[in-house]
Amino acid sequence: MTAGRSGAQRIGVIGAGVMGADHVNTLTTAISGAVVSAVSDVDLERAKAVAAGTSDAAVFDDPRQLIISPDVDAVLVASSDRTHEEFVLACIAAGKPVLCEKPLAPTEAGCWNVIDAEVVAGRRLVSVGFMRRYDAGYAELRRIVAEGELGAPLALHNVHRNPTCPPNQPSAMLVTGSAVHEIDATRWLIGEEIVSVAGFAPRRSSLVVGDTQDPLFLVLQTTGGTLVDVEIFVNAQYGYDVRCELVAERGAVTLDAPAPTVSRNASAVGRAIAPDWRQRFSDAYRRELQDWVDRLADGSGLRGASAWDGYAATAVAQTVLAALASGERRPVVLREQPALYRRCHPPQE
Ligand code: ISE
Repeated sequence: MTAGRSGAQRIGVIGAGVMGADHVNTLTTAISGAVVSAVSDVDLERAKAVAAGTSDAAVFDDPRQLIISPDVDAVLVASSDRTHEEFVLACIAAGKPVLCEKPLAPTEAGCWNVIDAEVVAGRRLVSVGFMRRYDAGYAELRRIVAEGELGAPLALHNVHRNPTCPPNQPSAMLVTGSAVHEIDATRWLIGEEIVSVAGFAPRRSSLVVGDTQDPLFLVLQTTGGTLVDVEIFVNAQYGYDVRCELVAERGAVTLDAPAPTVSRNASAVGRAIAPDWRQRFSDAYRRELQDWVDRLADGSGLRGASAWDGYAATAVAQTVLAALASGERRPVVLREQPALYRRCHPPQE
């Protein structure tokens, strides 16, 4: 892999919205061995504003020009979900590693196009931004499962709450944009594929602006029979709250939001709660980016979620939507895993 004269990986960032801007800031201030060399966005002024926070990033209005720029070694895609497939495919065609924010693509067919292209390229270029894999709490849960410390995993209870969502957000996005994290985390924590799903739409919160169905409940089952419930509630008002409890044969472990301080005041004990996912998972994002940059530099092979993981997560999410629409539990049918992924990164990697 080539790198700039300084030896740093030159990263081009596509998308200068909330997540793109956050990644540019993290790459610029907290990651060693990388510089942001280019930024693009549909809104050129927004791209310029974000690039202004870097040492000298070029601004592109056409992401395709950014991808083929000789000053870009690797690409981070943080544009809107429906554009991911196109830009990831262009990166593969240019032979450049790409870290794509989740979802890899909102449709199974879109994810499969990426897999096809990567298989033809014959090497792993694509990583998917399932950053919870880099969160210390999730990593500890995974270790406990993998080492069998508490026996077999029987159940996972998950809570995923955002304070608010945009007015009239499509209800499907609660699954494809939010629950997709629990879907990936389940596969990664338990080390098994999800084989069946069910979805439930309870009473809608009256505080939802528009017609989004919120909350939603999901039930997932893995090949070994672990049952996983997920509450997705994106208008919970009070903050960003992600929790997970593993129930195993000989004990249970709860993952809760880390808080540096506990306050005691007015006859109550309280911990601060993050306003959104950027604060809650800031360490995980930093570790994810540092690991990606380090592995680009030393050529030791990419870790983190692969295109196969991105495909599997979207396939499960789409089956959840079908289950919600039909009111029935549905089997998840995955295509056969290409040898590239069996060799390089099995599901639990
Ligand atoms: C948001 O788009 C994210 O990416 C967050 O990781 C997720 O937790 C949140 O629910 C989504 O709205």
